[in-house]
Amino acid sequence: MSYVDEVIEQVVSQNPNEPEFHQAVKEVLESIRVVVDQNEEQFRRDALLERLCNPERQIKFRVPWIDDKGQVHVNTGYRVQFNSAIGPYKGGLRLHPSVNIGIIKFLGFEQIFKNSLTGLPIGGGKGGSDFDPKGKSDREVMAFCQSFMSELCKYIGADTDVPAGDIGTGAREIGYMFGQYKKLRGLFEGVLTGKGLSYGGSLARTEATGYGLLYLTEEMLKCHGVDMKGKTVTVSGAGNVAIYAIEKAEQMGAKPVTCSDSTGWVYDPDGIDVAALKEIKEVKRQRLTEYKKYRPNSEYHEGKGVWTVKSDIALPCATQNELDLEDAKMLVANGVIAVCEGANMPTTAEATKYFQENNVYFVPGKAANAGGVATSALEMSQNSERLSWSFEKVDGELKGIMVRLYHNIDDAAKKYGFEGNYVVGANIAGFEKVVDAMNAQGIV
Ligand code: NDP
Ligand code: 2IT
Repeated sequence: MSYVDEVIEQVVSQNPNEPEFHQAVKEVLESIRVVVDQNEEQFRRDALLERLCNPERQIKFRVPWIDDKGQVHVNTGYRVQFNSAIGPYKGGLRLHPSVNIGIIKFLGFEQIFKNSLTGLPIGGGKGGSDFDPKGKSDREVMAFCQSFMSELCKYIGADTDVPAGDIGTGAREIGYMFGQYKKLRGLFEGVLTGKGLSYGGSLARTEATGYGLLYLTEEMLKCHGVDMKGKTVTVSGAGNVAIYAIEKAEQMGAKPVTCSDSTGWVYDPDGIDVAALKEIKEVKRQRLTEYKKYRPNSEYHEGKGVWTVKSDIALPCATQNELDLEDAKMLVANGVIAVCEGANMPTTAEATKYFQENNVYFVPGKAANAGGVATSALEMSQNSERLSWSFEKVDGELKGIMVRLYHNIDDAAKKYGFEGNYVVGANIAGFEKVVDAMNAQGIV
C-alpha cells in the first residue's frame, strides 16, 4: 500500500467519529500524493505525514457560566494547536452548537495550509466551543467569554498562539475575551486578532475575508479572460464573510442576488442591499425574514435553496458541506463559471469532483478565504510595531497577497501536471513550505 493510503487509513481508524476531519485529511493527502511519491522513502522514515496529521497539542476544557436567571450552564471549550512549523499557531474560535473535537481538528488542519499560502509566518490552530450565542443577552455572552478565556489564557499569547473570530465569534466576543485575557495575564498584547479599532484592531480586518475572496476570484477570472462586471453572483451565508463578499462583488460591478442564514434564504433580483443586510445582521442581530421589509421586491424562502438560483459565480460563505452534489448539478446546469469558497470546506468531496469534471473553475477555501487570516497576520505586525496602518495600506497589502496566492496555486498545479486544478495547487503549494520548515527543524 502507498504511504499516502496507509496514513489515510490510520487517520480514519485512530480518529473515529470525526468525518469532517477525515474529509479534510483525505483531500489534502490525495492532492499531495504526487509530491509524496517522489519522496516516499524519506517521508516514511521521518513519519512526516503522521506528524502532519497529528496535532502538536489538543486542549479541552470545561466552561461554566451563569445565565440571566442564575442558572449555571456548562459548555466544552477546545483549542487545537496543530502545527507551529512556520509560526505561532493562528486560527479562529468557532462558537456554534455543532462544535466538537472533529470539527475543530478539520478546521485546524485546513488552517495549516491556508496560513502557509498567505506567505506570512503563521502556524495552524483552531478552537471554539459548543456554546450558542444566538438568543443570549450581552451579559450572558460576556459571562461565557470570560469563563472561556479564564482557561484558554494559560495556553495562548502574542508569540505562541493568536486566536481570532470564526462562526459565532465577532467583534463583541473578541472584545470580551481580550478584556479577560488582559485582566488575568496583565498583558496588553496582540493575543487576539479581529480586535476593535480603539484597542489594537486593524482597519480592513472586518472586510478582509470577503474582500480577499473577491480579489482572488477577480484575478482568476481575469487570467481566464472573464470580466467580473455584470456577472450574477450567488452567495450563501449572511455573516462576516458573506456580507463583505457581497459588498466587494457590488463594488466590482457584479450583481450578488442571494444570501442565507440557518433558517432561510433571500433572493433579491435587483441585487442584495448590503446596507440593509448589515443593519439586520450586524446591528440588530435579526433573522433574514426582516430583509423583505427593506426590499419589497425580494423573495424570502424557508430552508435551503441559494444554489437553485441561476448565476455565473457561486460563493459559498456559510459553513462546511453546505453545497452537495445535487446543488453542484443544479449550478452546472445553470451555467456557473466559477465556484470560490468563502467558508471552510463548504463543498462536499462529490460536488467538488463534479465541478472539476465539468470545467468549472473551483478554488478551495484554504486559498480563496485566506484573506481573513492574512489580514490577521497584518494586525499582528501592527501590534508588534505599535502602529496602525491606514485602510488603504492594509487593503492594498491584502489585494497583493490574494493575487500572489492565486498565481502561487496556479503555478503549483501546472508544475505537477494538474493545470487548472486549484485544489491540488493549493494543497501542494501550502504543503511545500510547511514540509521544508518541518524538515529543517528536526523531529520535534
Ligand atoms: P458568521 O457567524 O459571521 O456567519 C455565519 C453565517 O453562516 C450565518 O449567516 C449563519 O447563519 C450561517 N451558518 C452558520 N452555520 C450554519 C449551518 N450549520 N447551517 C446553515 N447556515 C449556517 O461566520 P463567518 O462569516 O465568520 O464564517 C462563515 C464561514 O467562513 C465559516 O466556514 C468560517 O469558518 C469561514 N471563515 C471565516 C473567516 C473570518 O474571518 N470570519 C475567515 C475564513 C473563513 P445563522 O446566523 O442563522 O447561524
Ligand atoms: O478560518 C479562518 O481562516 C478564520 N476564521 C480566520 C482566522 C484568523 O486567525 O484570522
